[in-house]
Amino acid sequence: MSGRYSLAGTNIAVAVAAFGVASAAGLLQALSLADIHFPYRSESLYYISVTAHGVLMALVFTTFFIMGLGYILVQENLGRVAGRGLGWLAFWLAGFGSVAAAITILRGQSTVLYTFYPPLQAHPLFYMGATLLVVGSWIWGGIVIASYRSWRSEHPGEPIPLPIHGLLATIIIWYLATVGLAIEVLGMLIPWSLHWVKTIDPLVARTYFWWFGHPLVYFWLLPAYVMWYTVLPSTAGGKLFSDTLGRVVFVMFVLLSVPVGFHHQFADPGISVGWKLTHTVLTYSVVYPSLVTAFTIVASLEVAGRMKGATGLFNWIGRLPWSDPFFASVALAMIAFIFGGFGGAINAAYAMNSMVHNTAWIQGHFHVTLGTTVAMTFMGATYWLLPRISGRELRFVALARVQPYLWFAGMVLFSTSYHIAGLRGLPRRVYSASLTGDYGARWHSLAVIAAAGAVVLFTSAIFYVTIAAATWLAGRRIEAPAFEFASSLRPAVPSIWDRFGMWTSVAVVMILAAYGYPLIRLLSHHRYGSLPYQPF
Ligand code: HAS
Ligand code: CU
Repeated sequence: MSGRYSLAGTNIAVAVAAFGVASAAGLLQALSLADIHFPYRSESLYYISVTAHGVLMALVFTTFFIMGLGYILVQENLGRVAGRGLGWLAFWLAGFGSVAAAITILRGQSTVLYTFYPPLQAHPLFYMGATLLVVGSWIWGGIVIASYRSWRSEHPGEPIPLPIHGLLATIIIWYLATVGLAIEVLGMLIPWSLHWVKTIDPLVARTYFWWFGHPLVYFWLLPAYVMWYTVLPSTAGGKLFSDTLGRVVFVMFVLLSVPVGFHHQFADPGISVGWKLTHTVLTYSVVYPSLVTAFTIVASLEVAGRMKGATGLFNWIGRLPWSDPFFASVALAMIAFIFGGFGGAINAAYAMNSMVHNTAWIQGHFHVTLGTTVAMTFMGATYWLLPRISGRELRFVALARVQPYLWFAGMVLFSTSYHIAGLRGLPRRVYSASLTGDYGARWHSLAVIAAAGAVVLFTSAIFYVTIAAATWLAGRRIEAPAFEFASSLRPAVPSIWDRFGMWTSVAVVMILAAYGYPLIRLLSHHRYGSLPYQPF
């Protein structure tokens, strides 16, 4: 790996490793839920595994991948990474924190699931490790912003390159979101886990958590959108349909990602129904930029098909490069998002949420969104960027061609079954679906189909990790292909959509409006705390 990319590459290597370990945990859980016996199957192993899987996939894999990708985008679009040394500090902090947290999970001392709701209590090193991971990502964000500033001083008046526009939006959302997390973890969870205070207030903690937890999903999604807007069109052989729409979308996410967290707390008491409705309306607003994305990217793909000579209504679809691993991953990721978005809109409806909340439907939902839309985009992006940063040819290209389809097929089995099982009342995060009586029978067969899906997913995951590792270590040396970003049908012009300072101020006001009053009210009541609880 050339020196210029070693920081990015090392971050991505950690992401791939975390993904591999987490995939194995995922398989264990699906087998367990379907009552398929394997050595050491037990309740405690199940919950350790759910925690490890959630933390490693949702927090470690994503964050390291996004950091690695961010360095590449900055290098390629701005021609610099300001403060590379600090980037290594960020890497070691985040890496050390992740390992510390993972050890306490695997030792069974932090069986708190990736949402770490109190009064479930983890080992203090779990919270401190998670904090270090976030501190590392803050430093990374600072490096990206510093690189942008340095570029800006040499290029006054130019529009921000679109990949950097999306990346800056991601980082702003991340800073705004992690304020909530920092208050919860530093102000509540760490002092409580160190026994400096005896009790904790679960409702207040959950409220801070979801201030962070919903924008977290856009911290994952926006880097995927950056790939869709700025790489996919050129891989498909076409052009981006509209650069301006891309900018509008990223700005809308800055404005609307955070003030929606109550859609995770519809069932929580103590938050008035009017505030829940406000967050619902804002949730439906944040669906809009994804609908615009659906339009813009599909239009770009149509442009690509037509540039290759398609003239019919739909035959442009067949002209797209379906055997290119990057293209196939992203296109399937998009198709999955039709269902992920539809499910999200159901979740966000106050009344329908009560049908699906805390059921297996939710794990169905986030495996099509995070587990497919985002994960497949990142896997495809790995195939795209590895040869470019390592100067090595992709190994096992045939495997890389089938891997995305395998993932998609596995997820169809897995996620569809859990969606249906959820509607039949199967709770989420249970060790076994064949609980007593009639209900067990209604759930068991679906859990078995999901387990079959998990086997397919695990196979696909092994392919992905093998291809990445083999390319890195033993790929044939080639001249590294250039990074190419899509040009748009009409070139970008300087516009109000590049004024992130202003948009961030508006976002801050919206967050204060959406969370200020409900939090003040919650905190002004007499609060009864809860003692810690450790199930195993
Ligand atoms: Fe969600 C719960 C609502 C998006 C992740 N969500 C979760 C949880 C996770 C998660 C992890 O309102 C569980 C949290 C927990 O552990 O408790 N979600 C939404 C809404 C959206 C949404 C409204 N979620 C995501 C994304 C995620 C994610 C993205 C991860 C990356 N979600 C909820 C709610 C809950 C929830 C409630 C709480 C439920 C409960 O009760 O606990 C929206 O952002 C979705 C907008 C998306 C669209 C789709 C646009 C489609 C596109 C593709 C077009 C492709 C085409 C085909 C046309 C409107 C862009 C292309 C054709 C070719 C030929 C290629
Ligand atoms: Cu949400």
